[in-house]
Amino acid sequence: MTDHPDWWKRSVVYQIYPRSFADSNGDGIGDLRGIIERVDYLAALGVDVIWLSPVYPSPQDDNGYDISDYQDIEPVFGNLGDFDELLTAVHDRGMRIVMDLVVNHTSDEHSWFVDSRSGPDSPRRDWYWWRPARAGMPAGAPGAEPTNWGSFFSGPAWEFDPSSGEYYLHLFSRKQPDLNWENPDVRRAVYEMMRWWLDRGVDGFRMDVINMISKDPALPDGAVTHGVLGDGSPHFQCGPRIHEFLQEMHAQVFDGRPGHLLTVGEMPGVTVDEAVLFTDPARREVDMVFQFEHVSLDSGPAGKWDLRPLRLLDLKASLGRWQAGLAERGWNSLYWDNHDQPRAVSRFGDDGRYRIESAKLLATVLHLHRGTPYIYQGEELGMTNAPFAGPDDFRDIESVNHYRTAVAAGQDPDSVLAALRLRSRDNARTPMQWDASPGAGFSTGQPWIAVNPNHVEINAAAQTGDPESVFAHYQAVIALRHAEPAVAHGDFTMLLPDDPVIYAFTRHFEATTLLVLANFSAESAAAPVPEESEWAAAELVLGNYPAGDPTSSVLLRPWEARVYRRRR
Ligand code: TEU
Ligand code: CA
Repeated sequence: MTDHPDWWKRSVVYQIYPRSFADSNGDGIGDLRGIIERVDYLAALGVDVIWLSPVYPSPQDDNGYDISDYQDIEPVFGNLGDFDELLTAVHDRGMRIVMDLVVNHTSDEHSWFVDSRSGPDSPRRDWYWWRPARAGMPAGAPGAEPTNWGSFFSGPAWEFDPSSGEYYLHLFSRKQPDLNWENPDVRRAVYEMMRWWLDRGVDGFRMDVINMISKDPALPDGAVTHGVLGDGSPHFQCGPRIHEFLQEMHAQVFDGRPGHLLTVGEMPGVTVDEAVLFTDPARREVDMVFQFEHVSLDSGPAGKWDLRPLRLLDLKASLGRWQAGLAERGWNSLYWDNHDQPRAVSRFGDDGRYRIESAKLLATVLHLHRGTPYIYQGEELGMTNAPFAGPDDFRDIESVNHYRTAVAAGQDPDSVLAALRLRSRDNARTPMQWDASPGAGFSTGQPWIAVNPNHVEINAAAQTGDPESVFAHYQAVIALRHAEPAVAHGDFTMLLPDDPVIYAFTRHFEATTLLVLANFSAESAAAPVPEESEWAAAELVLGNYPAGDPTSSVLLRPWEARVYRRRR
């Protein structure tokens, strides 16, 4: 561990989704003791930071993103003693832990909301967004919601409360009421809670939908483009006070602490220009943001279930713009997948014949960009999407609600199911594949969501000793970032932007230039980069095929990726 202020530029983050990682007591649900047993696996992989998805007490309506107590541990996951033990085990191995901070909303079972809901005179009434029915409409009637906003999990973003006759806002599930950040008491309570975790020893926060905390208090209706509900996002994404709130949080929580903390804000809809402001170190907001552009390129205007083929040209153009836009000021985070996204190799690679090659290619391309890379559990094994047979196989509230409402609205059940298979968040949430045993080494009991049957072939036990494995390749890209300053600090230059199958770029730092070449196709393809023959004779520092004879031109095999290095 280094305390250099930019340590996270040389770091790789590993995301754990605790529910699906390792179950120590056979109840079918992953837990903290399960993670403790696997800390050496993470150390062997070589990652620097672990981001834990929420482990706080929660009714689990959205698998922990609905928090009912910010300063304790969900009993299903363990207790604070287990947490402290995990923290020590991680720190002892030179790694750090970043907590998930979910403060756009709480659970409806959080005492703050229980108070707030108790009536219009409650001292905490104003901690959430309460509004009367739309003017001229009877409270509780269909369409009488205060605004026309849709929720991310289907249906209106407002829930009617019969006892007061008012509605509360929930951008996500009705069990996730939005906190009112206009109220300074709310902000104070959140900052105090954050300091409590830092004092306990955690090393930073991944901030859930943090660009949604500032809403336009006028709450205007949104445009209706698909269906009957409006898109309120222009009024709650990167709202009027967002920079003020993040600067205040920085001053109240992070200032004066040792410079080893990492902050990353999850920001759906954030633009490059906004991201520069959020991540400019001089502005003291967050270290980096998760943007969503590259995970939206394979969706149409109706949203994530509106499937479109992904074109490599679009992917390169998008990631290339983010590289260029944050080159001078700010910093990128880099990810292919997480607990909300389909599996990387199934979406961006080839999870059939070239699964191993394409999983290694994706690691190479992502980790060689300028920014901090994130690995989602199982990605380092090349885990794939799951073969969900029918609607009953899904567990995620987003998938379950979408299936129900889309079918009720008259959509063809088979097409709804087809979209779920490709896009459901449950693809990421099947249990971590540790070994070939019936519970995949995840659990000795009945897992809360079915294990992917391909765990008999794709699992950690089969890969950890194998130098040709996807796991070994992830070890190599992580080690390269640690050893080669050009990976962390080099300039990024995109090459061949118009080539439909080759992803090529250079990284340049002091006397070193790296060239990254990747063939995103199942056919051999030439990579006609400038100074091609000189590069073919340069040092090959990383590849995903057994090294062949150097040739005068660079011809890449199916899903081949190479990293070359030259020194001046
Ligand atoms: O996700 C926010 C978010 O907008 C998406 O990633 C969301 O899951 C997706 O767009 C739905 O289509 C964060 C968390 O990562 C997610 O797990 C939570 O469900 C959500 O916030 C609410 O806390
Ligand atoms: Ca358990």
